[in-house]
Amino acid sequence: MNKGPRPHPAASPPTSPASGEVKSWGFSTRALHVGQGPDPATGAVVQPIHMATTFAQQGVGKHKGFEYSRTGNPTRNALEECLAALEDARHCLAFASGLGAETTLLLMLSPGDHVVYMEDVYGGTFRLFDKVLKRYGLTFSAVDASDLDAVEKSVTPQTKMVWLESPTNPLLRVVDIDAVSEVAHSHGALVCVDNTFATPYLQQPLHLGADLVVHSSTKYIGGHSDVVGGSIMTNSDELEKQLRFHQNAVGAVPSPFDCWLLLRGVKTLALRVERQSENAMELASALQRNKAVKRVFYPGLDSHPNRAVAARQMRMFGGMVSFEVADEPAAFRTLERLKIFALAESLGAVESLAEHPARMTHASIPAAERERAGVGNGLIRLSVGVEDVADLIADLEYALT
Ligand code: P1T
Repeated sequence: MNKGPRPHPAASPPTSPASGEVKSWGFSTRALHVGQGPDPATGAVVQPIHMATTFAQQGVGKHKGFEYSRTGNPTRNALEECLAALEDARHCLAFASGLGAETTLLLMLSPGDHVVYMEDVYGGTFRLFDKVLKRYGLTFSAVDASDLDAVEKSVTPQTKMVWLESPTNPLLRVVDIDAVSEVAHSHGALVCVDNTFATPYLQQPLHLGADLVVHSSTKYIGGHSDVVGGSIMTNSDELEKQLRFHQNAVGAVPSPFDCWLLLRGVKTLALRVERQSENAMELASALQRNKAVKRVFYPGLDSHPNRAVAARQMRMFGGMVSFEVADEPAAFRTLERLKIFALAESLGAVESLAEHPARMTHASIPAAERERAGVGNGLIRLSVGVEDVADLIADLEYALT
């Protein structure tokens, strides 16, 4: 007998990261099982994609937890639960892009508020600060956050936030998150860490004193160059309340399909990042031996000035490597001769990418500021993938001859 349409469960079974069971799980178990199936209605082992924009209510205000998909969506909830568990955070909010997450977060501040930021940040982050948010009355100071005195000196009574990247994009500089958090907190400022380069597998800034973490989920979390996304994590219930309000009010939310792609990608995050970090370490060492290379930037090398801090706060040293050749023509020539590395912006995917920060990802930073931060015209940035490392080394060595 046809009993009519069965109500579809609003969401997967609750597997809250706060529960004792999840707390005891390792990283990869969380990546596979938190926020996700089996679906109670069908047994499907993969989270359904809930494309509905709106949800029927039994009476006005009486519903199963969902009203309208900008405000909340079951597939997005699943992703947020999973990513929260990976950062070991109480809360996560997902966004349409990394910059969507950053914008929403900074809109919690008010005109007159001041932000101190690590001078070597992603070019798009700098552009958001300098070309957009300044017009709304926020003020920003760039600082070398690996120098604690410099952080202390740049804080004013109006400083509400210290914004860090570690490792930084593109120079792989490393900031002592614990130490900077102590300075920031002593002045009543919040600390936000863009953890995109490190990934939650290698580094968990909330355990190092940070109040907020942001990710471009487009990168390692997605991992396959096929989805743009962003996320914010925090342990503070009060910050989560404000962020949730702004997520809904501003509306930079991801599509359910994008959330599903991110859930699929994140399952292999640990496997990918381990291989990428191993490959990057070998590749950085090979580049160091190459006569055409002037300097290599990689936190795992003994020559890195903050290797000890990186070793303390990261599980491995990550998949990003930058290096300098003689000048811009030499950099262009090298990039054009690569066969396995694709010449492309972005990073963190399974396939290896190479790019020229000064002309590509960081072109929005004025030349003088770029040079002050050390991003020269001979700099090449690599996102090391999971290919066989011997092939990657051969590709680079050929391109450098
Ligand atoms: O591209 P989007 O998802 O909006 O994320 C912005 C962003 C934020 N933070 C860091 C550290 C980033 O590297 C990025 C994006 N970066 C690139 C596209 C790039 O090639 O560096």
